Formats: sequence, C-alpha cells, structure tokens
Amino acid sequence: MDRPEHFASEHASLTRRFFLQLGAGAAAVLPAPAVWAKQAQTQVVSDPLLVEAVSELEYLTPLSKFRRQGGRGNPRIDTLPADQLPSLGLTPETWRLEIVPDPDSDSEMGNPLSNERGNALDFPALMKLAETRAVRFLHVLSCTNAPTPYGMGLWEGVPLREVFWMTEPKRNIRRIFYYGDYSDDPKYCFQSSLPISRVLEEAPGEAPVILCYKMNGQFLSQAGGGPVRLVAPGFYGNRSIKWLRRILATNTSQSNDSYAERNNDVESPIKTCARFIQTPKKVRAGQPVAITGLAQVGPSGLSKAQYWIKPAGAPMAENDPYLAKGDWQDAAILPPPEKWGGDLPNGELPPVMQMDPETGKPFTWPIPNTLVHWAALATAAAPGPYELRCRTVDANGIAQPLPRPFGRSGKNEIAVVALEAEA
Ligand SMILES: Nc1nc2c(c(=O)[nH]1)N[C@H]1C(S)=C(S)[C@@H](COP(=O)(O)O)O[C@H]1N2
Ligand SMILES: [Mo]
Repeated sequence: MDRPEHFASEHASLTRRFFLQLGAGAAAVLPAPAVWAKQAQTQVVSDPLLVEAVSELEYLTPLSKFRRQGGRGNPRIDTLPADQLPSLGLTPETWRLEIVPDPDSDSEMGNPLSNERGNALDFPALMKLAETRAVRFLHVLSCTNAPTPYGMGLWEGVPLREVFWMTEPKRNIRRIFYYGDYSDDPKYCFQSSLPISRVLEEAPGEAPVILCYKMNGQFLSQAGGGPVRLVAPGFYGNRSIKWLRRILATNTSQSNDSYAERNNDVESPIKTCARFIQTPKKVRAGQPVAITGLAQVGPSGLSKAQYWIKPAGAPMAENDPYLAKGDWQDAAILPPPEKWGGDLPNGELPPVMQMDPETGKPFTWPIPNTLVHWAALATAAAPGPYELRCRTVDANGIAQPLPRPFGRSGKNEIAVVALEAEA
C-alpha cells in the first residue's frame, strides 16, 4: 500500500490545541453535524498517545509534498527550463486563453476569444476579473488510478462562466473541450471535457469550475499547471487540466477526454474512502498504539472511519468479498483544524466558500470533496503478525469499497498494512 506520508508534517500542529483542551477535561465543542452526513460524529480524543499522533497531521498539503502528474509532452512541460516557457505561452506575460467554437461542430458564438482576432484572454485581464469575481475553495486532488490522494489544496480562481459569457455563446453548445500540455500538438496534448451545464451552474454551496491561478495562496508553480489551470470540482484530477490555453465550445454530446481513451470513467464523482497515514510496524502485545489516517469524502459524505486489527493467520469470513464481516472499530474523526498548514502564513485560512463568513466555521464537516483526518488507538492482543485495515462508511451507511467497488473510476480498495506485535 502506497502511503501518503506527505500528509504528515513535523512542524504543523493543526489540532494540537483542540485536543489538549479535551485532554484537560474541557467539554468538547463539536461542530454541528452536517445535513448531508447526519451521522458524522466528531469524537473526543484525549489520550496523550493520540494527542501526539494528531499533532503531526497537516490539513493542507504544502507545495513541496503535493504529488504531481508529470504531463504528457516531450519534453514534459513541468521540466522545461524557464526560458522555453514564453514561446509556449506559459508565463503570466505570454499566457493567452482562446475560447472558440469547435471547427468540427456547429456551435455558434458572437465573440470568440482568439489569438487570430486579437482578443484572447490574457493574465492581466484574468487578474482584473479576479478583483471582483475570485472564489476560493478547499478541494482534494486525487488521481483516478492512484491509491492515495495527491494533495489537499486551497484553490483560487475566477469561475470559467465569467469568461465564457464574454464569447457571446449563441446555440448548439453542449460541451466544452479543453486542452493542456502542448495544446497545438495532438500527439503531446492532454485534454478533457465537461458538459456546459457544469460550467454555467451548480448546486448552492457547490464549487464552480474555475480558471485557477493560485493554490494555497501562491501563484501556481510550473509543475502545478501555471500560470493557469482549470479546476473542475467534484471530479478526479484528470479533468483539472494544467497549462490551459484553449477551450472549444462543441455540440458534441460525448466526452473525448484523454483519460476516457485510456479506459477510465471520467464522469466518476470522487469516492469516499480511508487511507492510513501513520501506523507503527512493531508494537507491544496488549499495549495500545496510535494510528492515524485520512478519509477522502466524496458527494456520498462520511459517517465513519473504521479500522480492523486482525491476526494475520486468522481465517477470513466466507463469502465476504468486501470484508463487511470484519471486526470494524470506529476511529475518531477530527474536527476542522485551527491551523490549516499548507504553507499558509501562520496556518490561517483565508475566507473560503465552504465556510460561514460570520462564524469562520465550515457549513458542513466534513466538507464534500475534501479530506478529513481520523485517529484511533489499536491494540494487538497477543504476540504475532497482524493485518491492520481501514475503511469508511459513507453518509448513506454504505461501507467502502461499495457502492462502486470497480476500478478505473477512482481507487477505493480497503487499505491494509502489516504490523508485528512483540511480547
Ligand atoms: N496538461 C495536463 N494537465 C493534467 C495532466 C496532464 O498530464 N497534462 N494530468 C491530469 C491528471 S491525470 C491529474 S491526476 C492531475 C494531477 O494534478 P497535479 O499534477 O497538480 O497533482 O492533473 C491533470 N491535469
Ligand atoms: Mo490522474
């Protein structure tokens, strides 16, 4: 199991104060349970072992630990020397975004934004829009086929619709196609698509599709897709195209995503699932040890994070492909942190759309399409080898890896690690 050690950080102490308060016997101030995750309970964690373990967790992933997907070009854009970026339009001075009708379709626009017409969107114009239209939201970045999330980010950008309307769209537009890497070269281009409805509208509280220029308060790095990437909330990372330079409006009704061509389900919403962060390799039999992990929370919400510690030799239940009959124990789901980490100055989170501006508290916890952390004390009863597993139960009461146990639409196998108990 590939473990997201990059989520643990020595310097960050996001929830330490909260837990120390609990340890000192203060009454727990529990966040209001979310409407969409009725059973979600933040449990009291006061054992010193757990206090120590959770003090190492960091909510937002710092840039240096954020995993990146290399890009498809040759040479890869994330590795290009800086002096080659201007000719590709990948510096703030040279970046232009075209939004034009698909030449192979019958989509109509009154005012396409194009290099040819000299009105493509440039970075200063995007920054001008940002002055009044910028939004910020928390969102996990996960790759469809990676066992653990790439990182938890604070994303800032301008809703794409603000720019899309500038093109005076008229008719026959059902989707957008959009391109990254070497956008002009079909061989080295990486592309994705979205229904136009997802761009123009979303449910209250849901984050919009944005032209993103900042992550964790900093302008996007070269590897992070700078100067501008698209961020498509609710989906896996393959829809969040980096080095964005061209968007086509099309009347095609189907996706033509690079990832779809590679046998992935690109329409899949993010799956709810648990992963380990820290587990000991060796423990003392009969003595509790702290384990920590994360839960990725998709639209189905989260009611529980659980673990199961099983002697390696003990038989598995029969006819139980999804391990539903394991001896699952509830872990404590951690509340919103006080310090958010992720290189934010003093760990302070600026206003985000998922928080109540009056109270500074999240409207729901966990927040859909983000991560939460969990912690538990596990005990191996007798000496010997053990298997330690973790899973989530979503807000509909359905345990991981259900309701969608298939691959290629997000990895959500139940995680397992080995540990050895000594006398
Ligand atoms: N231009 C471009 N954008 C891209 C990709 C790519 O190869 N080229 N990979 C996608 C995939 S599959 C993922 S999982 C995310 C990863 O984002 P990150 O590199 O910021 O972590 O970027 C997406 N955007
Ligand atoms: Mo990916």
